[in-house]
Amino acid sequence: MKKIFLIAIIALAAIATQAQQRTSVALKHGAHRIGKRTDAEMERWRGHALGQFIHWGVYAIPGGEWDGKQYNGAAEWIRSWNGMPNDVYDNLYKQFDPKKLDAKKWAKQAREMGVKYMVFTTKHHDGFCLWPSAYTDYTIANSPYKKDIVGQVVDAYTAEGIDVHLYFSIIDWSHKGYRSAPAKTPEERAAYEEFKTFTRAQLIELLERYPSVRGLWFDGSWDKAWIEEAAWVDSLGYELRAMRPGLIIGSRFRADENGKRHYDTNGDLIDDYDQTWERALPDELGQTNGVDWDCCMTLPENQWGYQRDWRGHVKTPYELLEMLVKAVSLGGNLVVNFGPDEMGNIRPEESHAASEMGAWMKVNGDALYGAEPVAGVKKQGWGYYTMKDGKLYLTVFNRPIDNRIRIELPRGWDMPVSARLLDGKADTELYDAGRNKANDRLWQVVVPSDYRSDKPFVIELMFGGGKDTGEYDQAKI
Ligand code: FHN
Repeated sequence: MKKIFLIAIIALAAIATQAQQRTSVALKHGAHRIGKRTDAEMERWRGHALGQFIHWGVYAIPGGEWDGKQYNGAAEWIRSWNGMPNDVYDNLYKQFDPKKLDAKKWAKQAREMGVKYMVFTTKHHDGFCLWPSAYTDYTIANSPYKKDIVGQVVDAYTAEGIDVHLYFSIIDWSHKGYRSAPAKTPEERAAYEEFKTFTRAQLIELLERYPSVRGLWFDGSWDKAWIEEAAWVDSLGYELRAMRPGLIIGSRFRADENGKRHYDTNGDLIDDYDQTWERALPDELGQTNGVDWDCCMTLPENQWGYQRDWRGHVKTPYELLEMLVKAVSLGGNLVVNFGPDEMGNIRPEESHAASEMGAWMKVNGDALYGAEPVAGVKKQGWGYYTMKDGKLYLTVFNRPIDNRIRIELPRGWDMPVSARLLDGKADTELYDAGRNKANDRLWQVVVPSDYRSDKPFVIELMFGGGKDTGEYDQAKI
């Protein structure tokens, strides 16, 4: 049994070395390690499979509309639109009073959905803080609602056994020292220094206030002004990690000294996991560089904060499930975004996705939680492979018309001995279909023709049949 894992690990290592053409320039602020983190915190994160993102802030009040007009961008960016005056937006907090907020209800729904970690927007690009920060007046404490929202969310999700990561935007339109281009004058420089001091203080404040938080999810770090601060940002990262051993930070926090983001000048991942997969998934393991990654995904096209009127296609739970299974089969996690309305209600479309996904995960979650990608086995048209504890999982999205799920296992793999459906609704037959020309062993799992499923279904394949050593005599060509 160990053998099949060994083969998979060797294949994964080959992927890691093949995708990034590494150089080895000496860097002061590049990656802090080569290869994945191996500690328990990161192992835990890696096994989460499914996460929830929540974008919430005063932008939920306009909900993507102002003065009878609809803003075409993402609802949380409405302040940047000339259809809504800045001073109107900047006073919205005076009416932010989400009386319906029930963080325990959100957290319970997330647990039932099968979510293992959540990312919550403490402040988005507008700078409005959902916690009572001591470093600005632009916070929830000065809204009619007054109460600490970050604290309620952290407590409620932690109580449900869901890990909390805090989203924090480096862009802060509310701070007078914030700028996107590097400072040119001494005054601009002094103001930016104040902004840096403020940013550091807020991050320390968040970690001090919320001790159960396991990660920081940075955003808005693409400004040249921030990129040029590589040395300072790197030292801030060390400081934050020293405060919270095991803290998880993705690749959107800092650049190296040459301005390279996500992957440093040598091609090595900066920080703990790749955050470049936004609203897009890799198609094959080779594109993942063999690193940890997650993909954050919206239900409608590109709306994170609440948009009153969703236009265009909204992903079905089935589509989200396929993205989730695909992500795990390629070594990543999927983080599904929710954008509650101004009162704190989760919208019906999101609740529907949560309950459909949750029902499926309850039956089939074994194929995903803690599962690993399967390298070296050719993907088949029926769906996706994952692997855990010596078992191979086949999640079938496209059921073959003859009900035969075909598998090609390379030589050297153990031989499977049985197969079962995780939903237990029918028996399957494991059929030895010989070898192909390359001497891969062919297997078929036959699903009864009267087995009905309107959802993707999972087959669990058990091994123990010994190593497949047989050779097929090739005809000469
Ligand atoms: O500009 C933001 C956007 O509003 C949203 O928060 C997403 C989530 O990953 N991040 C930025 C765009 O990458």
